[in-house]
Amino acid sequence: MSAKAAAAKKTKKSIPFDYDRFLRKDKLPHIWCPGCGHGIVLKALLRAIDKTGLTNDDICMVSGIGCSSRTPGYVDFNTFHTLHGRAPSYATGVKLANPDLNVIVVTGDGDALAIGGNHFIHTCRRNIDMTILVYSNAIYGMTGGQFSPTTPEGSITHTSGYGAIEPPFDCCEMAKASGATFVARATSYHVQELERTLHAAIKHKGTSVVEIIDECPIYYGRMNKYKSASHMMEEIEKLGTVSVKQAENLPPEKLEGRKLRGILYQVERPEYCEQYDMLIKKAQGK
Ligand SMILES: Cc1ncc(C[n+]2csc(CCOP(=O)(O)OP(=O)(O)O)c2C)c(N)n1
Ligand code: SF4
Repeated sequence: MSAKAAAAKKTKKSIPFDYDRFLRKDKLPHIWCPGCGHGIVLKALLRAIDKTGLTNDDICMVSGIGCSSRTPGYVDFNTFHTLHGRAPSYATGVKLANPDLNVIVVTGDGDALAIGGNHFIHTCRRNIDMTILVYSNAIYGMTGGQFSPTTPEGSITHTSGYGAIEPPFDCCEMAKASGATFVARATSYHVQELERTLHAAIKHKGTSVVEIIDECPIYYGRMNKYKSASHMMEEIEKLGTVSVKQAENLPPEKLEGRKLRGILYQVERPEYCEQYDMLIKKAQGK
């Protein structure tokens, strides 16, 4: 036990998590608005990464465009801030070029499921080893509050002043149907669960997708009459979701309109880089 840990044990104080070692402090302050869920997700992600034992140099974080996609700018990993919707494809190139890297894609619901929809489904189909984190706040935050593929019907946004009429996507169902081998949902309200889910997703070999329901109080919140960020978290994340475990003991009427949280699907299937290596050997007659 280190002297610091021993001293903490004596005074019964827990040692605060050292976020700084993962951050580019010279890039702070960040751009996120007060109450935005993206910062909570980042902190949980850094704690989850710490538990994997990976070092800063082991990771390559790739993002597209959006408030969520600003994340790689703040972390001291190998990072790529790429084109809107194209992060999974850049990440595929990174992974193929250096399969030893642990690749994490950070994307938003607009980035991953609208402009990047095709890139998302074909990455899942290949089962290339990477973790795709979809920060799902039901809106295009960075561009000022247009509706996105996960905006619930009836929601008021800057492009649906009388209520959204399009049915939303289920990001997790889509990932599973496209071939992802690890699919999970978490929220920025249930932080310990979020941390555990992120850890499991990073450890999984193959394409892992985690939809993280978080909040944009500035656009979605204000326009839909939520009083505060915490009010949104309580209504949307606490009451609007239920864990897979709790769901087992609840009658169907209690599950209606609520999304499941936790690991929803996990299977093993050959991973793309390994298959590609085998193909090269075959072509070389080895
Ligand atoms: C090719 C292209 N089209 C459109 C945009 C404008 N744009 C920037 S961010 C964004 C939406 C991002 O929304 P989301 O992925 O949900 O992330 P959030 O900001 O909510 O975290 C859009 C449409 C762009 N930058 N590039
Ligand atoms: S606009 Fe919304 S998503 Fe973007 S930083 Fe502000 S609260 Fe977060």
